[in-house]
Amino acid sequence: MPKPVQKEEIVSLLEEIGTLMRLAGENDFRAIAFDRAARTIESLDDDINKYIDDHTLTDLKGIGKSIANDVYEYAETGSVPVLEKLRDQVPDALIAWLGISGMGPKKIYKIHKALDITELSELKEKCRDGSVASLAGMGEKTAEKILKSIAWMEEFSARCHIDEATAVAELFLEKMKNADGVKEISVAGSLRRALETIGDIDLLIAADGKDAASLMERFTGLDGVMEVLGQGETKSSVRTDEGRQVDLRIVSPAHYPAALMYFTGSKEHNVAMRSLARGKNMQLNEYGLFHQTDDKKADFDRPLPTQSENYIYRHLGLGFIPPELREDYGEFDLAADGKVPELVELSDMRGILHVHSTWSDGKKSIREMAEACIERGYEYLGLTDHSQSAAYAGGLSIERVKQQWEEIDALNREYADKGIDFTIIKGIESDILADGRLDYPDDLLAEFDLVIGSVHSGLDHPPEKMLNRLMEAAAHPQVHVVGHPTGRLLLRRDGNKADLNRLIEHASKHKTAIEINANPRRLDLDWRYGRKARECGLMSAVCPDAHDIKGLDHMRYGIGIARKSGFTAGHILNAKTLADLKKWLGK
Ligand code: DGT
Ligand code: CA
Ligand code: CA
Ligand code: ZN
Repeated sequence: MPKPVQKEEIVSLLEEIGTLMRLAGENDFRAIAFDRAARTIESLDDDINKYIDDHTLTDLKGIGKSIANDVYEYAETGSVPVLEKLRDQVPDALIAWLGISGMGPKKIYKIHKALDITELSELKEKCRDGSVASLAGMGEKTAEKILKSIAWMEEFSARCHIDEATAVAELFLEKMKNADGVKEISVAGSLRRALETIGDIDLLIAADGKDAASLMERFTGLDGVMEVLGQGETKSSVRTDEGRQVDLRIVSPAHYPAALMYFTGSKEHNVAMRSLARGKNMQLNEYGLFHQTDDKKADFDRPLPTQSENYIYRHLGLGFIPPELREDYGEFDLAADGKVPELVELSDMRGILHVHSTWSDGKKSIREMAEACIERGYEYLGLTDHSQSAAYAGGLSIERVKQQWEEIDALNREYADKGIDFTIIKGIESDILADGRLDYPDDLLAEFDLVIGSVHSGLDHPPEKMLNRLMEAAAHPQVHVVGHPTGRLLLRRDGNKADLNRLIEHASKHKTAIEINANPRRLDLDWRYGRKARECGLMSAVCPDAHDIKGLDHMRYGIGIARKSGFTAGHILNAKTLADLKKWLGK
């Protein structure tokens, strides 16, 4: 019996075969057949598994016997020989050319074949020396455009950090929200879901049809738009000066809630939602939620009321699912019977933990960091400069630790005298050494009110050794929090491969928290461990790891990850009042 497949899975399978065929220079005829089959299946309204089980795919227009057999084979075995063969045949370097905007597989094959090159560097060279321009149907202009696109591709990786995407989105929102005809406007896509990295930025506007064209004009003409990638009545895409892609869609006000849900995604969440709807004899699409016709299509004459996303969830028997949870990663269990937990919000946070000052590698004094926390409405600051072995970061000798405590005591006295309700907590970010020991004698560690244990050296230790170091630290009686557990740097360096499920179990047992480092370059712990953490009763702390004032404002990204983890305020240490936090830190 074949395993059930998702429609989207088959569509991308067929698309990949078509693309690779063109890159392999095969008869375009065959590639077109795969494209056509992909389109047919994409627009299929009923369950594709039915056709697979009954071997009736050829009943569908545009699907021939050989492609049908490929799909059956895929459902049966999880792979297709024709695809495997193509993947072997087409060099990876050539596939990378697909990332050059404006380069389709046919053009790629043509250049690759005519000039006998596969590397990107060769392509650049041949664009510069006129070889590409001299090919039939290419010319100087094409060569220049390819060079420009390669430069973009190289300068801006396909994805970006969430702070960069947020800045771009806020700028566009600001410039569009007051435009004539805008009834509603929102960020959608991965940014609304607070995913750790962002591909392109999606914006959605509700407006009447008569205003759409002028709004699109305004959007593509905004300052900061470097190139218009496409402009239409309902959808336009631009590239910004910084190389980010922004998509804008305009829908009618009546369709807005369903469109917002659709374009927020994730794709996987949408797939699951649509199948839930079908299970209740309804059809969900980007226009709304509809009763079904007899042949199981959306009956556009019989819409269900969908004034907001909330209505759609309610019609399907679910509680509202916050965008951050929409990853098909367990949210449907949480939302069944309407019992979605109240996720933590930035406004729940009472204090800031994990901050560096000029005592180690921070840019600002303790006083400056404290004042910035006060301004932002926080009640306490857990100051955690680096420990002694972190020489690269100005780690504190035991002597310097004691001097720092004097400064903290003096500042706390000053706040008390002035009647300012604010406390600086004496903390340290202590390096976890290669053998899992910490970086100060236990009796000194015991004098800190807050100890974060972090790995900053030996990052390349094998997973088992790394896990042992982290577990040793988590079990240490003086350690309150394990900092950035994987050490990953998003889009730059993978984290260690230690088994975090075991660390989470271990830390929970020892009542040690694991940080969600809110720095947009880290966002570590990863939200995908949220369910495990909740099951184990793990405490977390959302920490900016701030080295300057701006760093404090990274809290919002950490909160996004905490929400994606399914955490409530009760899961987060620094949502506690100072008194409760002190109790907890006292263990
Ligand atoms: P990104 O841009 O890679 O960070 O991720 P997203 O999730 O923003 O993806 P994007 O920009 O391609 O599309 C935005 C949303 O639109 C996506 O989350 C779900 C929806 N969407 C786009 N294409 C499809 C599709 O083919 N099928 C379904 N079900 N939804 C789609
Ligand atoms: Ca997107
Ligand atoms: Ca998009
Ligand atoms: Zn730090």
